[in-house]
Amino acid sequence: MKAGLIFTLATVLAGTNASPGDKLPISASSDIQVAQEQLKILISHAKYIVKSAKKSFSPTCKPGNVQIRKEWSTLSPRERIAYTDAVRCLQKKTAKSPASWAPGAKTRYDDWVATHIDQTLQIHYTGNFLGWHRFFLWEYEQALRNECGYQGTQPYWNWGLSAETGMEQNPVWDGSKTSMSGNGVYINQTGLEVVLGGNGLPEIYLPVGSGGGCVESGPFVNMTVNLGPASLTVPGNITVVSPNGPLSYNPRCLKRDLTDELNTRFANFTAIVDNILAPKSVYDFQMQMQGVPGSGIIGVHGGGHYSMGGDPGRDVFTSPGDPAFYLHHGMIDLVWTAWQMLDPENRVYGKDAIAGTNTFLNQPPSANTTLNTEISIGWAGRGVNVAMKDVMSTVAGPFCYVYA
Ligand SMILES: *[C@@H]1O[C@H](CO)[C@@H](O)[C@H](O)[C@H]1NC(C)=O
Ligand SMILES: *[C@@H]1O[C@H](CO)[C@@H](O)[C@H](O)[C@H]1NC(C)=O
Ligand SMILES: *[C@@H]1O[C@H](CO)[C@@H](O)[C@H](O)[C@H]1NC(C)=O
Ligand SMILES: *[C@@H]1O[C@H](CO)[C@@H](O)[C@H](O)[C@H]1NC(C)=O
Ligand SMILES: *[C@@H]1O[C@H](CO)[C@@H](O)[C@H](O)[C@H]1NC(C)=O
Ligand SMILES: [Cu+2]
Repeated sequence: MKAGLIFTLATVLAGTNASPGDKLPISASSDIQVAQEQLKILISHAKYIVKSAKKSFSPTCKPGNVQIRKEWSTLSPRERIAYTDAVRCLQKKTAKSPASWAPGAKTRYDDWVATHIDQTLQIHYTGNFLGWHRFFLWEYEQALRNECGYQGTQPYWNWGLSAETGMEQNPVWDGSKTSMSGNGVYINQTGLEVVLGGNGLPEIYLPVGSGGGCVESGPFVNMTVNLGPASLTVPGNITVVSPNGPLSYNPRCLKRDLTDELNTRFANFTAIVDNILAPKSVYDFQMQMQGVPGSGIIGVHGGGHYSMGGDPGRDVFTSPGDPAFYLHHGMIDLVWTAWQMLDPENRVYGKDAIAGTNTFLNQPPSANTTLNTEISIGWAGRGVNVAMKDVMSTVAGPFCYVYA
């Protein structure tokens, strides 16, 4: 992408800094209902800032053709089924990943899982975390559309809603045919805890959920997880690794262990709004989101992942092997977009665009991520690589969407 276009976009976005009507909140309310309203304002503000620009954002993305990504329950039942049908279609197509590299990658869906496993230590607690996952999700959405006939956009899971009702009462997780499938079958895990950390990081103790076994209803009832685990946390301080390595073939059922306590504690409306309003630098923003190591806090990112629980939900490497991963990361991307649009001049291509290096907590030490750092998602997507500067705005580079 041309530098001129980048700066034009920054100027266009920076030129419009007020949305009509609602006043922007300045700090998160501890009243959950108030925080829910604050989040609505922040989402519509971000959408307004992006869409109110007069110029086209990229040669193919114009204010008139921006796609809208929506919260799961606002999709009609038919639209939800169209989405899960497309995911199931991807799970029936043949992988592009060579068997010599990832013998366990059997399906096109597995291409995303294999890439994430392969790159996990270069895409979390790094400078590319947000941009890499934005691109990963976009290419998944495009594959659903181009390879499986899906006409809609990538939906998202608003964690705040399920924190209020309980996960199993939320349409993402209710186990019906219009859900993303629900809880795993109940397993007695009394007295056990989920222990994170190790490898030099302090331990964090998390509660177990209300399921634990194989998913037994909804669209993914008989889904097979082919890849991983690479580092699966099992209740009782056990870490499981696939015997022949995480890219080998290791078919098993999809397990979940829905954990309301984690959803409520780490990803309620107040937590979401606070993550958008409190951090003033991108370093602080992404640290709050992922949890500062040693703080005992896992942030909205960890909160969402661990409240799904199960296998591969509790394996950072293999987590995209649960189809709900993509709804979770839709919300991650929404939160980033909402944060960026509060100060587009600095947060899209400016001083608070990127912070960090290209390795997990800079271990081993590596170069700072910059706008020129390249991103690859391997055999997932269409094999088109991009640089960080192409993934900083949802309406520039390859992208053309906003959140509603
Ligand atoms: C679960 O197991 C514990 C002992 O580990 C037992 O005390 C408890 O009754 C069991 N609960 C259920 C619902 O089976
Ligand atoms: C799931 O698999 C089981 C065992 O193969 C089969 O009996 C059941 O009909 C399948 N369910 C669906 C919804 O495909
Ligand atoms: C968990 O397991 C690790 C590795 O075996 C051990 O060092 C640690 O003390 C254990 N923690 C608890 C709480 O049991
Ligand atoms: C909501 O989330 C915040 C931040 O994680 C937490 O401090 C607070 O206790 C949570 N509220 C409830 C009701 O759990
Ligand atoms: C990398 O980023 C850090 C933090 O912003 C900065 O202090 C350091 O000078 C940068 N290193 C290089 C080589 O640019
Ligand atoms: Cu990830």
